Parts: sequence; C-alpha cells; structure tokens
Amino acid sequence: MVKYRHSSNKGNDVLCGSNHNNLLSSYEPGRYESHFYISDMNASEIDPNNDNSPNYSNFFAVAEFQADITGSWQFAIDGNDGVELEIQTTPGSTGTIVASYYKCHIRCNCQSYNGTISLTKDNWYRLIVRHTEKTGKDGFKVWYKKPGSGSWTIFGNTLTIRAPYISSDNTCALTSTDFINYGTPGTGEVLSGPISRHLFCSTSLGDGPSYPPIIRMLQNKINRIWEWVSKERPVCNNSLGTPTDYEVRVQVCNASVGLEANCKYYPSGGGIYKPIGLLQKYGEGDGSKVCSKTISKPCNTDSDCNTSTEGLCVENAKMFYGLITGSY
Ligand SMILES: [Ca+2]
Ligand SMILES: [Ca+2]
Repeated sequence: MVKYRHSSNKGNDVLCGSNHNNLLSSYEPGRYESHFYISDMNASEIDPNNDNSPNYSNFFAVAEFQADITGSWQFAIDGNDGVELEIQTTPGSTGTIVASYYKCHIRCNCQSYNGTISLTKDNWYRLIVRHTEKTGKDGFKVWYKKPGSGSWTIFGNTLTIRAPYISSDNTCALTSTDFINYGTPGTGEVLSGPISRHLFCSTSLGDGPSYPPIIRMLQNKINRIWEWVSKERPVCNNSLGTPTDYEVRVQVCNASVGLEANCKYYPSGGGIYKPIGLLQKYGEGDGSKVCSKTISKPCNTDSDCNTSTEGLCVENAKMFYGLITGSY
C-alpha cells in the first residue's frame, strides 16, 4: 500500500476519479507520503468506513497472486471515493480494469461493483487498486470469487500473494508515473523478502608493491554501497563483514585468450603481440628512411647522409623522438 497526496486544484471529475483517466490524473506520484504492507484488503488502514487520510489523497495498492484454479474469476471493489481494480496477465504490462466504482461517494458495503476475468492455474497475476480521496472518509475493499465458488472472500493471504519490497531508503522507487500506470517500482525492487545486493569495491589496502589493487566483494547484503565506500576511512573495510578479495591484474594481447583490436604483432624475439597507441600512431612510418635534418632525402644507413648538414638516417614518421641530455 502506498499513500500519496495531491493538489485540491483539480476538476471535480479528477478529484473524485469519475473514470479511469480522471482517476489516473488525480495522482501526483512525486507527493509520496508513506507505504506499508497488509496481509489482506480487510485491513483497518484502508477501511472505507474510516477517515484514513487527509483530504485530497490517494491510495495505491499492488500485489501479485498465483491463481490456483483455471476459469472465470470474479473480483469486486468497494470504495470511498473513486476506485478501480486492474489485473495484469503479464505483470508490468497494461492490464484489464475488471471492476470499478468511480466518482465521489461513501462505501456501498457491497460487492455490486464487480467483474470477471479468465485466469489460468499456477500463473501469476498482478492486481492494482487505484483510489482517490476528495474529502471525509476514504479507503477501499477488494473481494474475489473463484470459479465455482458461491461466496466472496476478501482478497489477501488466502491466496499465494507477494508484493514489491521497498526499503525505507528506496521510496523514490514509488514516485514515478510508471509505478502508477503499471505497478512496477522505479528501481531496486524485489518480489519478496528483503533486498539483498552484492557490493564491489575497487581499492588497495596500503601503499607499495605489497598492496596490489584489489576488488573487494560482499555478497547478499541489505546495505547500500555508500554505507561501505562513501564514509570516513577506513572505507571498504570489514565493517559489514569480511569481504572476499580478488587481486586485480590486467593483461592484454594474449593470443590464447583473444586479441584486442589494437594489438600488433612484433616478430622479433620469437614474436609477441603488444598493444599499440599514440606512440605507434605517430612514431611509426611506412618503413622508408630519410636523413633526419632534411626529412626528405631517402637513405638506408647513416653513411647515405652528410651527418653534419643532413643528419642521421631515421625512420620516416610523422613525429621524431630523440633523447636530449645536457650537463652544467
Ligand atoms: Ca479522508
Ligand atoms: Ca471521501
């Protein structure tokens, strides 16, 4: 269950949720208030005979349930004020509005607002309730009737159900329009149980060659990465448990593993691949040689150049590299 507020500065059709589009328009998902979990839709926090929320509010409910019998299922909804019940055959995709009780009104305390949908045994379905509150009492109830059943049952844990788990530091996942449209939280959701994450940290444990770069890994933590790395030193330490460490070594141009696109074969010394870059791009010529001071006179050896006026015989490349030394 998620609670939102919305502006009073909307048309009455929107405030009351007079139809599907107006009900959608009543939501302002950025104005998240709170969320909580209930085991069934008979919970007092959503009882439409109570004044649960301030004026100009919304409830939004999302749950997934597993059908345990194939056939035509009935669903009924009651509410104060406008409410609708959507069921998605493919969770996260547009579903069917199976039942609705639009506009401003008190609860009917009835199952008159109902509809049917064909469900298949063992499949999971997503159920969404959208609700808007103008003033006064507010809330809703949902019932279901299985194929062949003669009586209504409150929707909830009499079925196999699950809901997105949203931790208290991840409520921004509930502030997207997509969540209102499809019931899929923005980020970080899992379908049951507490969120757990694998945390990775690239670091070293000290100075010098005896402390190589390492990747530290913590598995299945409920903590967020910033609790481990974005804090006063020591960062990435054992405060959340003992990490598994992997020494970081980088190797490129290993022909037995696979050559990167910028590996070049050097035949000398038995032949080896090495990565190439700017030095090769500007330092390697086409194989021809020139006298260095002329940059134009072809040569094969230094003796082809007048070393005092024409320089030495060098590779003809875009840039020439040399060594300058001096003393004083
Ligand atoms: Ca109210
Ligand atoms: Ca009301």
